[in-house]
Amino acid sequence: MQNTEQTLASVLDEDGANAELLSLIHNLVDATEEIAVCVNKGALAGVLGSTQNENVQGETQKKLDIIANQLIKDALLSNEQVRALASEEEDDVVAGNKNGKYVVAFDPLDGSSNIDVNGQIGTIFTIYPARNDVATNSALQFQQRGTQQVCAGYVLYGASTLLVISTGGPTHCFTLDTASQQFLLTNPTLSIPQDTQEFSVNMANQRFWASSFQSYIADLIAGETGKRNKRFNMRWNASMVGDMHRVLIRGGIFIYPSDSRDAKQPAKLRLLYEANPIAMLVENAGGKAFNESQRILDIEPSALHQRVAVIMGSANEVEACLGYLQ
Ligand code: AHM
Ligand code: MG
Repeated sequence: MQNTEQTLASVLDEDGANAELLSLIHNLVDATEEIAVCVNKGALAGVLGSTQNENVQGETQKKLDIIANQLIKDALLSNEQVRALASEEEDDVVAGNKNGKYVVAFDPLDGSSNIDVNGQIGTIFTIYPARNDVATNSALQFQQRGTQQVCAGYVLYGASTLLVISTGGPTHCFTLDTASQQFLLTNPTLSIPQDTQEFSVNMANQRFWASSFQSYIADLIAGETGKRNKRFNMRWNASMVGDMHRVLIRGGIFIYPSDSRDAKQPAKLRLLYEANPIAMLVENAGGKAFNESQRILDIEPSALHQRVAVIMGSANEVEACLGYLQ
């Protein structure tokens, strides 16, 4: 373990985060520590299982989705720097303080299908400067390119609870010390290897993919007998946070391509609170993050819960994949 003395505040302070941004990040991270306690207690706290509700995406909400959403919402709305917030579990933008400097979007519990099986789940968040040219509660507050993010991060509730965060500088990893209830720096600079022999994709969707994408995956599966002349292994957690954490630690390519299952919804992952924050963490760790035609962080958003295809991870492998799609 490295630099165990270094707390979140001292590291982000060194990265140049201002006091208002730091206070906001603190409130947000405090909420994730409460979520970690609920996740850890699981059935003992009565937090497993589903509710009768559906969110705006038409997905049945789990009890923990709602608990996590409320904890983060309450924490953010208590901070005067929060002008507005958006969540996977909220249909519309929620207004905060009209003088707040920032807007915050989050996926309170990513990988919800893993909740009841004690699998990896996470919280993803992103912070943008608030816009003064639109109303406090306007969805346009969030129609900013990913390059405008001033902070992106996730908390992974796994064997340990980890916080991976960047405020524009390096992507850092902290581990929750449950004795002191503090996140302590355990990897100051995540660095994604440029090459990999691991891919992450839901193979059950293969028949719905574009033929160019099917060819790419077929060549990975062919290993040393195919065009790539290289053996690959596959991993799929069904939790973007879990899968991307592995990629940030030891490399890999994570892909959720567009597919032909539903014409109205050609992709699955959400741009605002899934793809953009993870793309920022990936780029700041030396990796690449694209949809099928452009850099994710350059996409001009058009809707709050907009979905996007994602191809991210080890730089050379992302390039290899994009080469098949041209
Ligand atoms: P969620 O935010 O509702 O949990 O959905 C997003 C998740 C990602 O974490 C994961 O990569 C993907 O959906 C899993 O999809 P699939 O159900 O195809 O395995
Ligand atoms: Mg999600």
